[in-house]
Amino acid sequence: MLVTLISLTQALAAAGCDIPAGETPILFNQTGFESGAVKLAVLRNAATEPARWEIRDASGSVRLNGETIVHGLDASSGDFVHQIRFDALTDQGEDYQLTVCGEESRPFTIADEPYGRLAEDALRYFYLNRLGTELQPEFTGGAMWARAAGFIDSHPTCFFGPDQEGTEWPGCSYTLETTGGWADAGDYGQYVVNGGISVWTLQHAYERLAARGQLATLGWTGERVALPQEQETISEILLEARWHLDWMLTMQIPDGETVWVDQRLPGADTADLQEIDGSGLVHHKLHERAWLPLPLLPQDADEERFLIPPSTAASLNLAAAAAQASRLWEELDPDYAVRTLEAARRAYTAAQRNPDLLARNNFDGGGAYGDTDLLDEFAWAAAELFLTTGDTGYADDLAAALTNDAYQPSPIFWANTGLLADLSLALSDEPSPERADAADRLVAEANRYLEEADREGYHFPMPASEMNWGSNANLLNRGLVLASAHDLTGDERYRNGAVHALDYVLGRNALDQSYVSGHGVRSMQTPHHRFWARGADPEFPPAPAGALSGGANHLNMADPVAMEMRGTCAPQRCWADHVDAFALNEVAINWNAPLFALAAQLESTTAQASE
Ligand code: 9MR
Ligand code: 9MR
Repeated sequence: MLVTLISLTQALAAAGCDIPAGETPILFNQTGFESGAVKLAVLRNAATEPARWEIRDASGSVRLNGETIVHGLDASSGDFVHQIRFDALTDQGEDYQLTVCGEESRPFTIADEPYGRLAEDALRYFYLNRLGTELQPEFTGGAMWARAAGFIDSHPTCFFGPDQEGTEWPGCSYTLETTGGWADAGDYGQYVVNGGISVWTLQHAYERLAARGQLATLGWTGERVALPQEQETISEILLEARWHLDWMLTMQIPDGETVWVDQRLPGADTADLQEIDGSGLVHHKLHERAWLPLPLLPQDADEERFLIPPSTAASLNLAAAAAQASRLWEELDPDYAVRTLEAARRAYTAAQRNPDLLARNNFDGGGAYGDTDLLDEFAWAAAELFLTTGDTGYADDLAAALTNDAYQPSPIFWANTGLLADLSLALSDEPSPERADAADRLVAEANRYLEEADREGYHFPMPASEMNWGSNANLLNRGLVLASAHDLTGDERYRNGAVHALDYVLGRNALDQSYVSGHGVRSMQTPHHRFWARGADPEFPPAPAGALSGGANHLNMADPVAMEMRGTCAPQRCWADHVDAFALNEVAINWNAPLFALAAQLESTTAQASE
C-alpha cells in the first residue's frame, strides 16, 4: 500500500514533465526582471501536458505558482518547449527561484529599474572603440581597457592601383584629414554606411529622452558615463555620437575636387571608371589594402589607409545623421548646428546628382557595406532634413520615395533605414501628415513583430528566417520599433514586446547565453575583436562589460568556426563564443547602438511610470 502511494505521488509530481538531459532546462533573462513588466521563462520539456511550477522567494515562501503553457516544437531551436508566465510577481527582490518538474532555476532578481547599468556599459562601448586618441583609464571602466592612441595623423588619399577585380584606380589629387571616429567592429576599418545608422541611433535615443524631458532627471547630462570632453551640461550620448559624426564629416569631398567612380550599369561585369565632380559626395570607407591581423594594438597598425570611392549611400548616411545632429545641437552649439546642416545639404544634393553610385565588394581589407536599394536611404535623409529645416522640398522628396512602388518598409539594419525616418518623424511634436503616416507604419510593423513573437517558442519578436549576420542587433532594432509603438499608443503590449527582445539577448534562448559581455551568469567572453582579443592571446584584454555579440547566424556562415557548424545547427544554435567566429561573434557599433538605445528607452519609460 505504502509503495503504491509513493509511486502515485511520483506519477503526479511528474505529470506534464519530460525534461531532456544535458542542457539547462529553465531559461530566462540572466540579468533579472523588471517589477512591472512581462516575465517569461522557457522550459525545455518534451511533455505535451502542462506542468505545475512555483516560485519561492529568498526566505523559501512560495510566492506564485501556476501551470506551464505548452508551446510545442520550436523550429528556431529544435527544442520542445513550454512557457512560464509570472507577470503577477511584481515585488522587488533577490534570490527568487523557479521550480518545475523537480528542476530548480538559477536564482533571479526582480528590480524596479534593471536597465540602467546595461545602458551605461553599452554606451561606454563607443568610447572604448575610439580611434586616433589615447583611451584613459578613468574613462575605460577598468585599467586593462586603457590603451595608447593609434591611427593618428590620418590624412589618406584615394585608393590607387588594382582592386580585387583587377580594375586599376588612378587615385586623386587630394588628401583628407580623417583622424578620429570609432573602429567599426572587431576590425579597425571605418565605414560611413554603418557610421550613419550608429550615430543616428545614439542621437535618436537622446532625442527621445529629450522629448520627454528626461535627460536631466535620468542623469544623461554627463553624470553617468564619464568622457574626456567637457560635459557639465551636455549629454554624454550626444558627445559620444559627435565623436563619430565628426569623423564622418571628414569623409566628405571638398567642393571643386574631382574623383574617380565606377559608373557601370547594374549587372555589367566590367568597371566603367569615370572622373566626376566630387563636390559634397562622401567617401564610402577608409581602410588598408588588406585585412589587418588579429590581435593587433591600434598603435601597431602602420599600414597605409585609403579613401575608398564615394557612394550615394555614404552621402545619404551623412546627410541623415548630420541633419539630425543639427537640430539636436541647435541650442547647445549653434556653430556646429550650422556646420552639420550645411554638410547634410551638400551631401544630399550630391547624392541627388549621383543617385546610383553603388558600393561593391571589390576592395580587400574592409567590409563591403554594399547596398543596391537606396530608396530607403533617400527617404531617411529627406525626412531628417525636413524635420530639421521644415523645407517642403524635402517633404516632397520624402513622399516621392515612400510612394515609389519599389519602397517597402522592412526591419531595420544598416542597409534598411526607412523605418529610421519613421522613428524620427513620429517623435516630432508638430502634428503633420508625415508624422501621422509614420506612426501608422510603425504600429503596423510592431503588430507584425508581436505576431512573430507568438510563433516563437522562446517568444522573441523575430522569425528564425531572419537570423542573419548581426541577428541580435536586428532583434533589438525591432525592439526600438516596438518601444516607439508603445510611446505612440500607450499600449503596454508593445513595451512588453521590446522587453521580450532584450530577454532573448540576455539569456532566454536555446544556448542559455547572455550575448552581452559582463551581464548575466553565462555572458559572452571572447568576441572577434582586435584589441579585446583574450580569446586569441592571453596578453590582450577580454571584452569589457556591455558589448553585444552579433549572435546566431545560420544564413551567412562565412567564418571558419561557422563553416564547421554549417548544416548541423538549428537557427538559434548557430553561434559560438569564439574569437575567430566573425560571422557569429563579432561586436560592432551598429549593434551596440540599439542595445544602448533600447536599454535607455526601457529605463526611461519605467522612470516615467513611477513618477
Ligand atoms: O579578419 C578576417 C580576415 O582574416 C579575413 O581575411 C577576412 C576575409 O573576409 O575577414 C576578416 O574578417 C572580417 C569579416 O570578413 C567581416 N567582419 C570583420 C572581420 C574583420 O574583423
Ligand atoms: O553587419 C554586416 C553584415 O550585415 C554583412 O552580412 C557582413 C558581410 O558583408 O558584414 C557585416 O559587417 C561587418 C563589416 O563588413 C566589417 N566590419 C565588421 C562588420 C560586422 O561583422
